[in-house]
Amino acid sequence: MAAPMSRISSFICQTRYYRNSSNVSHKAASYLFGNNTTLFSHSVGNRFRKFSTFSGTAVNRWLFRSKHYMLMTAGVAIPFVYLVDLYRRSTVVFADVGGPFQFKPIRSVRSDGDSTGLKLTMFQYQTCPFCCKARAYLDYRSFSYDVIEVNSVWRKEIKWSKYKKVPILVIQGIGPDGYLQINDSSVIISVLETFLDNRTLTLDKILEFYPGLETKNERGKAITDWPNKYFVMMNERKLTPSLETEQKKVVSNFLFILFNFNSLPELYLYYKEERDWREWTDQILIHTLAPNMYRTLSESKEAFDYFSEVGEWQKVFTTSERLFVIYVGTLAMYILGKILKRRHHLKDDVRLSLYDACKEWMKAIGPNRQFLGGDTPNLADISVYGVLSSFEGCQSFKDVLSNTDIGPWYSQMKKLIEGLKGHVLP
Ligand SMILES: N[C@@H](CCC(=O)N[C@@H](CS)C(=O)NCC(=O)O)C(=O)O
Repeated sequence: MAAPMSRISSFICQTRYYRNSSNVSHKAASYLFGNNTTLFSHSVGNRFRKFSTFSGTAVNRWLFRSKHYMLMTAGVAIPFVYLVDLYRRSTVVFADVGGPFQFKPIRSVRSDGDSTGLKLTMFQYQTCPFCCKARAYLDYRSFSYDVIEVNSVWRKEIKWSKYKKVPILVIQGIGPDGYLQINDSSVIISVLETFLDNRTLTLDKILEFYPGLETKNERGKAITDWPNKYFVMMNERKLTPSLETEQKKVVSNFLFILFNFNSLPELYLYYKEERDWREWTDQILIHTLAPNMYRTLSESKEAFDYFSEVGEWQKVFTTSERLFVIYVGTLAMYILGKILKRRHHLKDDVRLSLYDACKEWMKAIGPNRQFLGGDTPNLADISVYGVLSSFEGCQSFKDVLSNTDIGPWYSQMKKLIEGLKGHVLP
């Protein structure tokens, strides 16, 4: 038996706990020392008491469960390979970049239904729920657009921008810089919807209706928010169809309220409901996602494999970066998922909070409407659909379908949006 001492001692820690189990480390120990690993660990156990004491900790028990052990090994090896690779490429990675159009789009969507003539480029992560929401809107309204996938490690594709989150929508050919930048998924949706409703307004003018406010979040972190981001600046015609001048407005409003009292609140309530549920999507629904997608290490790994596949990470990352993001991300998001669960007061079984949110949404639609918007989806339908589509390939999504009645609504939305979406250029 000529196994090196270090190898033997590390096996002692494992065989003490797993001598009766059939896990990988026990199998490996049996391979090295024959089937009598129990005897072996007892005979040398005294000489390695230090190891035995250490092996009694919960951390050690967690570490040496075979899948955790492999994950930790990968967690050390992959960053190492990654750092070596980064050192080699440092001049490229840290090089300064110009404006937003330095990068080749990963995808170009072109739609015959787009009569706006706008040149839109979306900077995004393919499976970020906010980006999926904005994309669902672009597709529903049949916009043509390019997609630039941002490398989530270096984010060099958005180096030109002061705002460091995604999605960012850039519209070419407007304003002094030659482009107009719209930040935040809800602002993107509201600005474009306002534009579609009133083509006489220019986009830079519309963007002025959505001033960003420097504020602090609940944890005191400085953030930018847009207080009226859920408001679509509607063409007045929609509320008061016959009004033209200011004078007429006053008289007509009075008459309108007198004789048409019911329709004003109805329209008002329709738009208020849409706004409220768009806000609910950002404030409630989205917060149930991460703790569910990263609930266990294997679900977290499954989610990252899915992101890698649909985000075409082989095009966005180098191999070492991709492995780094997958393995380090798996572990980091697993831990973060637990923190977010507490922060957003989710139930002990986080799946129940996700199911509750989906059930609440279906209850809001009620039995008499196909969509929250009635016979056709409104912006809240599009937002909820977009967010849910971000984790379609994960176990938690499958669980949602089998534990709530949201499936038929979701399928209808998907069919509708995919039908309206332009074609992807080859
Ligand atoms: N309120 C923003 C949130 C966007 C957001 O948080 N995006 C994440 C990706 S899912 C991000 O870019 N995070 C980077 C960061 O926080 O630095 C929106 O609706 O667009």
